[in-house]
Amino acid sequence: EYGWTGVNECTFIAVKPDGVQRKLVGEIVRRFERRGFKLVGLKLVRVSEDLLREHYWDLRSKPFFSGLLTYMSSGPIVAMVWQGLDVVKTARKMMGETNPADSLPGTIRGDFCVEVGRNVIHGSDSVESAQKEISLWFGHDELQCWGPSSSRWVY
Ligand code: 3AN
Repeated sequence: EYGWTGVNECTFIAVKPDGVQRKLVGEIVRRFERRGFKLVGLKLVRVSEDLLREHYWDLRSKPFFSGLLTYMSSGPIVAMVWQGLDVVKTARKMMGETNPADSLPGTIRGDFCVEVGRNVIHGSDSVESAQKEISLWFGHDELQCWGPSSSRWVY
C-alpha cells in the first residue's frame, strides 16, 4: 500500500510544460530513481484550468495566478507519484527553491532554469498537501504497489 508517512511516504511531483518541452523528463526521473525513491505513478497529461485552480487554490489571490494557470495548461505535464522515506522533504531539497535564482547548483532548478515563472518542476510542500495533490491528480487504480521494497524501503 502507498502511504503518507514513514517508509511508505508519497509525494506528488510534476514536470511542468517547460520541463517537458525542454526534454528534461528523463533527467528528472533519473535523479529520483538514483536517489533511491520508487516510482508508483506516472502519466503524461494535459490538464484543465479547473484542476489547476484547485491545485493552486492557496495562490488564488497572487498577481501571477492567472499567468500560472495559462503556463501550466500550455502543454503536457508529466505527473508522478514517488515513494520512500522522507520523500516530501527530500524531493523539495532536490528541486531547489521556488525562485531558480535562489536554487543552488546541483538542485534541479539550480541546474536547469532561471525564471520563477518557468521553474520546470513541482513538488508537494508537505505530507498533507501531497495527500491532497495525489488524490486530485491520480485515481487509486493509477498507483502501483510493486516490488520487493513495497513493504520495506531499500535502495
Ligand atoms: P513551489 O512550487 O516551490 O511550492 P509556490 O507554491 O509558492 O512554490 O508557487 C507555485 C508556482 O507558482 C511556482 N512553482 C511558480 O511556477 C509560480 N510562482 C511562484 N511565485 C511566482 C512569482 N513571484 N512570479 C511568477 N510565478 C510564480
